[in-house]
Amino acid sequence: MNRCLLKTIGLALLMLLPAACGRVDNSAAASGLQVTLITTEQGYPGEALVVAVADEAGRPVTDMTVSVEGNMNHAGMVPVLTPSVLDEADGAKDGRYTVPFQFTMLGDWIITVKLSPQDGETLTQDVDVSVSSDAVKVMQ
Ligand SMILES: [Cu+2]
Repeated sequence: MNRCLLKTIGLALLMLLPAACGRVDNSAAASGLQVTLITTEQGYPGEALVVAVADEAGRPVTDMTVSVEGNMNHAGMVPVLTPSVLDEADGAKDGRYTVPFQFTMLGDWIITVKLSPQDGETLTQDVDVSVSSDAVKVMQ
């Protein structure tokens, strides 16, 4: 088999994996990283969003800075921007980045997670969420 075919098969397996595992997972690969927005029980307006970052093998990635931009799925709203946070800012260097964030309206949002390695380009990943008074839910 040639290389290209192997790559194609590998990609196909990766896409099948989440379904095969049968678990709810909003992580997606951004340049070989697994980026997962962890929602809490807390609904609108909330205080923070937690972003978990892991490498391909699932090991926590702790040396990024992470910020978030929130936009609603309709026009005419001011984006919510956050400062960049370090992993250890929440007291634990564990690959989970706690980014202070408050929603400014109920409804559907697009959360753009921005990951900056110490050297290298910033990576972004969009996660769709639905915000109600008692929960923030990731849309699959
Ligand atoms: Cu709005």
